[in-house]
Amino acid sequence: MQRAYYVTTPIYYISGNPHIGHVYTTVVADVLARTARTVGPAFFLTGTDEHGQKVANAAAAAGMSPQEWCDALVPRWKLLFDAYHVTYDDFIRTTQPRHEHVVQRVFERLRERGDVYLGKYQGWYCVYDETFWLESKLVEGRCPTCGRDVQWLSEDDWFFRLSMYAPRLLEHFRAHPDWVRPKSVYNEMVALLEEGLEDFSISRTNFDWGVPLPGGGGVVYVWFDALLNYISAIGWSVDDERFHRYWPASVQLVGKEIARFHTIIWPAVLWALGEAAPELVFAHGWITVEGQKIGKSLGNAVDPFALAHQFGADSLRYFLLREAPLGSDFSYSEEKIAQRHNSDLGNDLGNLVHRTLSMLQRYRDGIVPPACATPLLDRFSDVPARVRSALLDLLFRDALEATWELVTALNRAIEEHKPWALYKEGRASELDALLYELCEGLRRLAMLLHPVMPERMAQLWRRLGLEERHLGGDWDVLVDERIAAGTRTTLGEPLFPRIELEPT
Ligand code: ME8
Repeated sequence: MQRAYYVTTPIYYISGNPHIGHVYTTVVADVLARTARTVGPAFFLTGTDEHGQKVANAAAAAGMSPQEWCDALVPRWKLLFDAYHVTYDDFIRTTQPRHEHVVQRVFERLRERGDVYLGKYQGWYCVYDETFWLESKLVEGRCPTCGRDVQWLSEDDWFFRLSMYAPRLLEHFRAHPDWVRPKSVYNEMVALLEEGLEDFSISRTNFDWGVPLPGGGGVVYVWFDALLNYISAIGWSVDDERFHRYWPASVQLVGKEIARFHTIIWPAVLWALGEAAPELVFAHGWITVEGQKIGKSLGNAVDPFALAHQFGADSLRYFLLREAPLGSDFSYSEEKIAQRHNSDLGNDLGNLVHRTLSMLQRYRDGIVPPACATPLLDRFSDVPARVRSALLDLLFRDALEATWELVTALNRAIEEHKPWALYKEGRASELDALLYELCEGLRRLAMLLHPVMPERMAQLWRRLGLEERHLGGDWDVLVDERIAAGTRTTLGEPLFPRIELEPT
């Protein structure tokens, strides 16, 4: 059985509208999935986290039942991901019976094994982050993550014996120094483990919007419920063959604020179930505005539909991946997006495409000249392999920089060889050779950039007269191919028209 590449995003709280932060993680996962599909089978999971007090409160404020509220909001998330050309294979909702069933099975399994026990929970709770906090972790009496007020809870809850797993977790971290990235988050998690772990409450009794505990006595705590989506979606305890085709996950992407849930609690739960920890958890940085993390209720959330409309979804995808290494925070502004769009996409790539295709129209009626040697491209023959391995290693900026080496070299070849002069001087075979190499260069660029800018690159592919079904196919095959002589190209409008921002 061939193991598939399995990539996940967090499942997003459906307590409000999605914002650009949610697009970020989901686009990163999409780029990974699209790249992995050029190598073999891949499965990409995203979805929505629909239980918990925060969602129940949002529904109540809108005068709806929680289920009505979730059903009304899910289409917005799906539309958004469609607008950004996201090709998830499955969209899980935690209110689906396929998921609830697994949550209950997990609880029963842990109870049978003695991994959970009934105890008294007394402590502080942040509804916004749906997180319990030790008194010692509060900052001036408030939630250390979001700064909001916390509430005192005192209830009889089920606890998962997390503390028991601390030594095994430390051992796992030491034996697999790259399983949590970036290093800053890895170190932070090791420090937490070294402090020792408290057992983890996994049920709630003070409200009822959640998966009912088998046998009654409350609902499953939303975080415990939510983490299980990663295995319920692929058939844990229902379809073993399917489950083992995907698990352990290749990459689990999360924002750094939820690294603790994914790198400490999650592997321990998996081990309690007899399953392996994921191969990699990557805790990426935050998109900020004026130094503050963009969030649903911080009042600075940017409407991602409007952004896709204003700049083009592919341009936004490019910006998100190019602007900062995945583990770092970066600030967002329309000026920065416009600048990247105009310089990298409009000037460098867009001009290369437009100049090549318009010269081909002018000098050769749009027909690709006879195939010939491609010495310039040969010098960059390692670029596809470098780009693919950088993409799969989540080094997106490196992958784009490597691709731009080719863009720059091709632009330089036009400046140096001056096709307009070759034409005037009647040096037909030199002109043919240059135009052929430029066309072949564009074909490779479309292939390399397709995971990042799927819609624009599909357009470029069509303009090059190539068959669309081949784009996104096996890179090893595509790299060995050449654009065929006699292919009819079309010029079309500029791929990345210049964006002028309205002065504010
Ligand atoms: O935490 N910058 O859901 P959530 C970058 N339901 N990424 C951001 C971001 C920002 N400013 N804001 C949000 C939850 N994100 C839980 C997860 S998983 C079992 C349960 C992204 O709606 C980032 O991936 O608060 C972050 O971790 C996630 O959205 C949080 O989404």
